[in-house]
Amino acid sequence: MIQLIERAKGFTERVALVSNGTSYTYGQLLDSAQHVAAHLLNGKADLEEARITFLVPPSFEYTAIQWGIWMAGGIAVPLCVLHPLPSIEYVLRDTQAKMVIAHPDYMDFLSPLEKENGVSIVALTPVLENRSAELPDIRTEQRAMILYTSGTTSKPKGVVTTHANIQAQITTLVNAWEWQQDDYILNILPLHHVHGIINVMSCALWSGACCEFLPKFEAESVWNSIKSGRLTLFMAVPTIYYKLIAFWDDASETAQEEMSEAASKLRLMVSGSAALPVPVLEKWRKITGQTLLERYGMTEIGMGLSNSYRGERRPGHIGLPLPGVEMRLVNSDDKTAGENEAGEFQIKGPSVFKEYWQKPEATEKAFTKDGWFITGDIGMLNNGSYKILGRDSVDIIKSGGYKISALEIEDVLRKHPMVRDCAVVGLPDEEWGEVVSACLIPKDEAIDTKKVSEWLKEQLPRYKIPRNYIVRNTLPRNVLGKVTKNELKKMF
Ligand code: MLC
Ligand code: AMP
Repeated sequence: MIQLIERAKGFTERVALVSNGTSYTYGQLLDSAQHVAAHLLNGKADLEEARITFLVPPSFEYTAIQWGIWMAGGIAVPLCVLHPLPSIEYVLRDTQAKMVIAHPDYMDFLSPLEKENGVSIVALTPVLENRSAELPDIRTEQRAMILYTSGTTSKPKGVVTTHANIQAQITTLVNAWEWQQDDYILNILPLHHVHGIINVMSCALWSGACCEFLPKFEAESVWNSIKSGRLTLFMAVPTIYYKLIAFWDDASETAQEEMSEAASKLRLMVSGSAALPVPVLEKWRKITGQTLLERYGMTEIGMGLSNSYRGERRPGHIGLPLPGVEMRLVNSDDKTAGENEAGEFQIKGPSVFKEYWQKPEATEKAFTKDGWFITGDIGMLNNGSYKILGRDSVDIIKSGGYKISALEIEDVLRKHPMVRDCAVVGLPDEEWGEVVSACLIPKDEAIDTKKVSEWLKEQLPRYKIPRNYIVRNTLPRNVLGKVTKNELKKMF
């Protein structure tokens, strides 16, 4: 039984989702999801963990498809609407998916895949049409979702979570942040990552609350929603708060007062997915009276630590482990780090993912022998609250809340006919957290970095494209020949 979906039967008359200006009740969501499940089963008794990919923007239809896949016993693999074809093709190949359910806007875009990979591209609308079937029993230990995350390997890995993992990821937040039926949240985040899928959409649906989708983030639309007085909750990455502040700064005094007054009425505003700069927290507090609640999470674990809903929210800190999350901080001697001593966060508990999709070695490497997940994030305990100090790898970049692998971009760049070698780093940036930056060693001196960028956009999503380039004859290397990325950062 999928608890998230079972619970919806208790709220059938309530509004679950607002999408493209239309409200949909939990009853409508359940009906549509059942139709989707019946279409997917198409006479079979159970999808038996078949991977069903879907390219659908954040909307009622997205949720109906996700729930429909789950009800039919499949694994939901949401694709990113910003990804170019090669990134989508990678996910299809890696999951061996036989089907992509596509929003009408993406049918033509996806059509080459049908010819080349033998994948069927299924139109969204017919899948939502009325159809019934007997649905299989779903075990909570069954695989439910695969989300792709960048790591210290070049290609993204599929993070597999079970229904039990997802349920644990949701319930810890529902309890800690006191979600209620009367809550109303705006989702402006992409729905191929845990922040949007779990923290925003699924927590709302678990609670009988309402989630409204904006298909894309725009500061003005978010401020308009806040001004409408509908929202009780808002959750975003630090870059979004930065952009909302910039919009507020540019507004007239009367408009500023209106925005500030409306924002002060929300019961909770949360920041996460990247470090929240203290000046952003302070400015937001100044203009809205709201102290942002910062929390820490990861695709593999859902949310791990959080500042307190009712107690102290300490700037520059991520708080304490959430209920049900076991955490330890391990120093370089493999011992528990003491107060004010740096260590690596390791996590255990029911919210921790099952495996990397068909990568047993990577999965084994990600856990200690006694079953702790090794996050790669370094932090310390400081006066009763944890803070993040950095990561153990310079090859992982966080930009706008997206995790990006420098190695993946380097591998693609090296395929450019004009590039002999390259190295990619993240440079600190107030707005984006880090900005992807590349040093190119050209085959020919007259390399045009604008053209390189245009070429890259056909291979990688826009948020992975370098924003700064330098061109050099050599890369800084240590005695072992490894590129010294901290040295390289200084060269920009
Ligand atoms: C876009 N731009 C960037 C950029 N992304 N510039 C530098 N670095 C980046 N990363 C530029 C574009 O080129 C464009 O410039 C301009 O910014 C606007 O582009 P856009 O695509 O319209 O950007 P926008 O929609 O404003 O995107 C910003 C954003 C987005 C913050 C809304 O990045 C976003 O949705 N981030 C959230 C990602 C997320 O959900 N992460 C959670 C992962 S889960 P020009 O010059 O072309 O106009 C996780 C676990 C956890 O981390 O703990 O939650
Ligand atoms: P992802 O793999 O996209 O889920 O990103 C997870 C990573 O985001 C974590 O491993 C952290 O490095 C980072 N992260 C998430 N929340 C925070 C936070 N509050 N402060 C600093 N880093 C964070």
